[in-house]
Amino acid sequence: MLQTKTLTQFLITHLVDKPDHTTLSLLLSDLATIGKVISQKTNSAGIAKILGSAGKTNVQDEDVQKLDILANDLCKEYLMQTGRLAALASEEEDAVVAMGDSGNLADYIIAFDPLDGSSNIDVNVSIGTIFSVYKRIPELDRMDEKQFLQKGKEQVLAGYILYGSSTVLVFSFGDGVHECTFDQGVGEFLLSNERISLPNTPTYYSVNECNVNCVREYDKKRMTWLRDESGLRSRYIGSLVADFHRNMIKGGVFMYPEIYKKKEDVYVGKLRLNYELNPMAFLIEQAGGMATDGKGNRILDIEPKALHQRSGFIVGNTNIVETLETYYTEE
Ligand code: AHM
Ligand code: MG
Repeated sequence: MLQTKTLTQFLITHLVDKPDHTTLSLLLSDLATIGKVISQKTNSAGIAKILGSAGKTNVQDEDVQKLDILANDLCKEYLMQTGRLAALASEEEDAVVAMGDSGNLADYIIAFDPLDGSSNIDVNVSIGTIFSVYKRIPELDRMDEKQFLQKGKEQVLAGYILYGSSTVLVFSFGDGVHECTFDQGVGEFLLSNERISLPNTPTYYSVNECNVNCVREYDKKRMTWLRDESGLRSRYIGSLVADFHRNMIKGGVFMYPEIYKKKEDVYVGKLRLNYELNPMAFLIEQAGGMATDGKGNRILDIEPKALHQRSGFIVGNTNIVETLETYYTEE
């Protein structure tokens, strides 16, 4: 017997409190459908021969996997026919993507990473889809990149779908973080965690320790503190969605500092502000935590300057993020 609400029932209840969220709720339902399809595709990827590299790189010079393309095309095509979105931006697309005539009058735009954790696609390790939704700025052309350069605090819906040992959809409209788990037998997402809140006592820290010699002195100190003094245990999957999800449920901190690039002689972040950091920052704050760029700036207050902008990232329990921030020194 069903002992919990379906996502649809949850959204109907949500609409009683927020009657102006009809389109947003339908959009979340569209994203859940996309999640079901990607989940099914990733589960059978080995058999369907859609694993491996697509043999090309994206705008950020990263190797693109076949499943990256499949997920990106699926998101674009499915969302376009809903008419609920004016424009779309994706990790896999150089520029803003038009959402067809049906999106002409739509009030929302979406930025997403269709399949995050590319290096884990081929090896049966958790990956995810991340999404971030804003109101369209009516004064601007819907294809104007500035539509997507709104501060993260303006997000009206953010979340991710984690394809792990089960498929979970985690989302927030700005009034708490909720989790639904896909029940294959029922064919529906069922509410599994309402109003997630970070445990007061954190358990884990997550950072790619092999970068320790390519980060600034203060980041080295942060990494040493995490390892030797924080009392936290180390866990690192290499899929932001999976690392973030574990730390939000168990308590902890995830950090991806800026890395030194010898060729250009600069320090740059790996993760992208608009469709990786902003949605995660939105969720962590809703769960009672904190997210910064590692230089004292709240992620949600940063004004993005470019679609694929990268940044350093520290996210998790407030006391740990604050402690790590004390190491920051201007250089
Ligand atoms: P992707 O969007 O190309 O998959 O890259 C982002 C991923 C994140 O999921 C993860 O946190 C990070 O890259 C891992 O990077 P690294 O392998 O350098 O530790
Ligand atoms: Mg990504």
